[in-house]
Amino acid sequence: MKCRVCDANLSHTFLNLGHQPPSNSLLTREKLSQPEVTFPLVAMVCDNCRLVQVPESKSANEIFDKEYVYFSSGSRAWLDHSSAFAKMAKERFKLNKNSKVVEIASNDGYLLKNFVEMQVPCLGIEPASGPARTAKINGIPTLTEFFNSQLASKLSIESGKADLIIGNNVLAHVPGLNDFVQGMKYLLKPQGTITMEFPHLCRLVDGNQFDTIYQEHFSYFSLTSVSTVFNNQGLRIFDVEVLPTHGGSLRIYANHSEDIRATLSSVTSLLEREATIGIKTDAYYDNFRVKAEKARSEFLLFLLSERRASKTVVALGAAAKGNTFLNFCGVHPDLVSRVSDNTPFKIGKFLPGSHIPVCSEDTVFKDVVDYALILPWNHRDEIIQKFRDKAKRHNTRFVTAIPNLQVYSPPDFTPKNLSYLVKPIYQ
Ligand code: DWN
Ligand code: ZN
Repeated sequence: MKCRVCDANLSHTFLNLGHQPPSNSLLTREKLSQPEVTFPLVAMVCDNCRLVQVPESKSANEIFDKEYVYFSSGSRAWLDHSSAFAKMAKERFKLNKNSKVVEIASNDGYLLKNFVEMQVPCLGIEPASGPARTAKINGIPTLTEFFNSQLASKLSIESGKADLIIGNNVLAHVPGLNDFVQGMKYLLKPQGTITMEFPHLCRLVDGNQFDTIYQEHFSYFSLTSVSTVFNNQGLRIFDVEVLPTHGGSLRIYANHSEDIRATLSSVTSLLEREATIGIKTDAYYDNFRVKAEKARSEFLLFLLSERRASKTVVALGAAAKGNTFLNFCGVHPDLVSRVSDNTPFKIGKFLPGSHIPVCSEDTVFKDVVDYALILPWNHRDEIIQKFRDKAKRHNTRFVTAIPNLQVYSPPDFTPKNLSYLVKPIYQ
């Protein structure tokens, strides 16, 4: 396999999660009796440009198709985060009715609806027809296409370049990374700005967030590696913010290399911090598997010991990351009986690999529930807040398994470490 940025040979394994089905490919009941395709899920690190990356086993066209089930509006916290960004961006970049904002991977219009309300002309580009349809119904101008340099050139000629190009949680989903970034170079006005948000590799490593490694996340960025991608295309990152979203993300601000805006100390100091922790050394990538295996052991010991005690475990949030985790652990409905989700498309389907049934949020507590496992740990507080009254009535304890096993017991649901289960193994 070759590095998708610098074409160097890839030989350094960051984490091998075995063969897994695509994390967002939920199954209908009919498909349960048919063969299920799995792909090797192996994250490699380039010893040249330090990009952590997963091979394109399933093409982006096959992933982001009409069955793609992720709707960004499923989280209140994410909607609030997005509207705060839109207001900040309008102020900082002095956007008005003569400006043009383009969002790549605009999903169901969760963010652009703010620019429509502020009367700033905007355009969404979203390849998955489900979310794109929802956006159009909500009055957000949307192209149901993949973004690339060809589309960028066409848009530049037909409808003009952009003052602001936004891309949140998309850069990691693009196999053709160089062409994608080149497209933004084409589409950006001379004094325009690009802002992109994506999970920060350093948080993935520190927070043991190995479950965020799955087929639709082709790349995992440090500021060091993403700077190389942008610099190679004549763009420069001039500002960066560290965000709490999705377990810890970066928001980068980029412009044309020749733009007069200076590179701020936010960029230079984060690059220095990454160099200090060894982002350019092999050792930084070598011990991650041990942490992933520890989380798996803790979780399986917990499940088996509670099953032996005839306790019941359900899950909350049929997140893509949850499927990576459940399949890495080899969990099936005998250990986790069902999972709730607030995405209509997911209810009534079954998780890929584990075949755990997805139910609605108002039926997940239909009978005795001793433990409720929160799979999207990045939405932990929002989910505990939503279910705390039911959990109190049922004397249910919440559980999260990443970065390690934590239990949250009524009445106050403060987190406590459950690692006592695995002491004998790790003493
Ligand atoms: O990069 C991606 C991230 C941003 O979102 C995409 N590849 C796909 C997706 O990954 P994910 O599915 O792991 O994302 P979330 O946002 O961590 O998953 C949330 C899931 O949990 C959704 O299916 C909705 C569900 N949910 C719920 O059922 N009740 C979420 C909340 C907050 C809730 O209250
Ligand atoms: Zn490389």
